[in-house]
Amino acid sequence: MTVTRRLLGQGAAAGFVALAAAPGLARAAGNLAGGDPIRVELRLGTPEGRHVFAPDRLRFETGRLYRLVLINDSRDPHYFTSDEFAARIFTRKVQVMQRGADGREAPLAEFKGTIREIEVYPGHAAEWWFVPVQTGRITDLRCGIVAPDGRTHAAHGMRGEIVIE
Ligand SMILES: [Cu+2]
Repeated sequence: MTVTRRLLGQGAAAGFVALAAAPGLARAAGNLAGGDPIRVELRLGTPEGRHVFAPDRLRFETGRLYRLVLINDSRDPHYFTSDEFAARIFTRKVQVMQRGADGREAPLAEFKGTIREIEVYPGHAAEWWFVPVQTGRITDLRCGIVAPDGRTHAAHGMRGEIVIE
């Protein structure tokens, strides 16, 4: 992964270009355009009202397309915020999902471009489709919402670690 890191410039867009041009990483470049994503579920908060990410450790590999499903089954809004993570990925899109009367989820809207943080409201979900382009151990995943006691959800334990290999 040192090769990938050396090739990268500032920001995910530069990383995308470097990956696409790097010999031996052709498959990674192909995934940026299409292919089946690897689905990963992350729950923001719990129905019982605990402010946590579940799981609170995530692991991704560079060059693969991921579909990170952020599910909020709690009664509070929650943020997925990580500047370090945002700087190490290429975002393909973020989808807002809506559950229909038949119980099936369908996309309601798509957002493209650089995304830095996502807030998911109670009872809803959002999907972040991305390709990691730079390795690293990321420790700034947090939810900055302030609870009624004046402390942030992060201070209540809503923090997480992401490793990109
Ligand atoms: Cu929160």
